[in-house]
Amino acid sequence: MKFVEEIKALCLPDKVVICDGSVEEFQKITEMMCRNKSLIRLKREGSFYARTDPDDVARNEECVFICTDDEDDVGPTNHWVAPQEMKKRLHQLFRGCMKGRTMYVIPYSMGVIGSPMAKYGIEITDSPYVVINMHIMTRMGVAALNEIEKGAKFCLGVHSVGRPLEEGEVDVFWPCCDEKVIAHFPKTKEVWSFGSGYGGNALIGKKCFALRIASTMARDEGWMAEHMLIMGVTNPQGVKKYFAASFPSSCGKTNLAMMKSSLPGWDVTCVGDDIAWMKFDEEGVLRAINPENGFFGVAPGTSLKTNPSAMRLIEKNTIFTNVALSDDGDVWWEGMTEKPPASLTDWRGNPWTPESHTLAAHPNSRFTAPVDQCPVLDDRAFDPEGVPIEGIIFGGRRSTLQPLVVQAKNWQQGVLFGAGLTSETTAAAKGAVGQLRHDPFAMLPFCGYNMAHYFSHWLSLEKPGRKMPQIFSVNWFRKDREGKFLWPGFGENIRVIKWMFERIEEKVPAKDEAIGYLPVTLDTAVEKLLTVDRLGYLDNIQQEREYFSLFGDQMPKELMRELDEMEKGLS
Ligand code: TSX
Ligand code: MN
Repeated sequence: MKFVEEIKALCLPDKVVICDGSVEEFQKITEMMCRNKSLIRLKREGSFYARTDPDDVARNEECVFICTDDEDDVGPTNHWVAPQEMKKRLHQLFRGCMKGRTMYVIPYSMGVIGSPMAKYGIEITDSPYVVINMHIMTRMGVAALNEIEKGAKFCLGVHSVGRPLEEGEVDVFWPCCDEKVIAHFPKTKEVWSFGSGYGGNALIGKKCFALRIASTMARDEGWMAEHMLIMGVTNPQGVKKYFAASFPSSCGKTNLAMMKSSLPGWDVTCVGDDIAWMKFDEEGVLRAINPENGFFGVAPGTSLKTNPSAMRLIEKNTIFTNVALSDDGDVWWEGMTEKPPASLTDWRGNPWTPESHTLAAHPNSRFTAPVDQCPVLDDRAFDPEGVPIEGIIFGGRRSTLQPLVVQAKNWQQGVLFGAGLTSETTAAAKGAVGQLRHDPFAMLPFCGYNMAHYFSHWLSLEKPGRKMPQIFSVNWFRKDREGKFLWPGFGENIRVIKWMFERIEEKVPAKDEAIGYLPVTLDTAVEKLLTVDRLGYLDNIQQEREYFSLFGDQMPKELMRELDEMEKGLS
């Protein structure tokens, strides 16, 4: 492969390894990493622990660029740099950047290999941590390479931690670089990532390819690449419906994806917790696949109470990053148990006790675990044709205003639910807590093109002959005047899902309000959650208009009309 030679000549690694994706390869790399102390073997079977540099702990949105010929193509919510200019900068950054290191070539598939919805990628990286995470998160190795060699198109990702080693220099435990760049080239389907070894910055198959690059492909080809979980819901009669749901961060998307239903006879199964690729088939049915092969979940807050399935998922073959480590070689994080184990080392490598004024686990600490270990994995999770989506859910964290559940009256109003998605910030994010942030479709950091064009794309999906999914908005987080959550959440959310399920079946009545259809009553305890605060909503509509003005004349007129309509209905 010519481009491998070119990248080798640019980055000057000591060695090149073409990854085959085998268990032996995974073992060899983890053994090497344990020897050089960049990985610690845990007591849990097949599981490992990694600590990152304290300055390389999250995605860096300021360093994410979309490089298109026309600046208008990326819109006001993305950082733009002209492709030639970015390539020049990248060539300077990458020149000799892998000296003293091994360059791994990772062929991989997003989606079941051979599925008509699968897409291929090659990630070239100098990080063994990335290789072992890609082993879990994607279908990587020989089979994917075969597809590419047979002529399948692929997304090329070039990744470096950006810290070349001098002759004889001893490596640090987590190499990275202060200067970080994550550059996307939608036209040539390339991603170049420099300086960070963590998460979405470095595992190019996930946010960079499956969302940013794929969203531009989806726009061009008439499908959808979405930041959504996919879940199956079965009723007591054995009827199953699939939902896709989109939530901004810190709303418990992974918990919902694996939810343990509190209603007898109602069951939830998981297809995916983060990304959905969806396409209408010849029959007009929206089909969805989870392009990933693993979960890269936030650890803090995960417990037997909040997500018992995730706790079983991560019992073995899991990589833990930036959580706390116990004396006996196990892991811990805030929220896992009420009491921490007797003796802990924190994510920075320092001794930690409950009296310490710091967190034991980093708020963005993660587990990387294989999808097929999910105890509630859906039986069609690997169906190459995808699962049929009948409902789409948009949710945010709103302490006021937003009712527990609302059904959109039509597709356009549903698109407005997505476009108007907002969430209050929590301690898990940088900056002030409780601030309302716009995050349309939970795609703000992940849309690879102009968000206003993305809204238009969503509107354009409704066509005669298509079975359009019903669209819902939910809010698990409304509070009373004392600041207490009004809704128990978690397993009880099934009662809301049941309502959506039965609305799709047209079996339950609803109140017709300007903001959409609401449950007549779920039960008396939740009436407070189903009131429509007209004045509050009118104010919310003003805020939405203000936000949408950011997109100027690119904003689709239909959405603005939908907003006017809603306002009229409320006045
Ligand atoms: O994940 C959550 N979900 C979805 C679960 C299927 N969380 C955790 C969010 C942080 C990532 C929730 N938190 C949910 C929820 O539905 N609801 C809440 C708010 C809440 C928190 C605690 C209680 C009730 C509601 N009750 C007690 O602690 C006893
Ligand atoms: Mn995500």
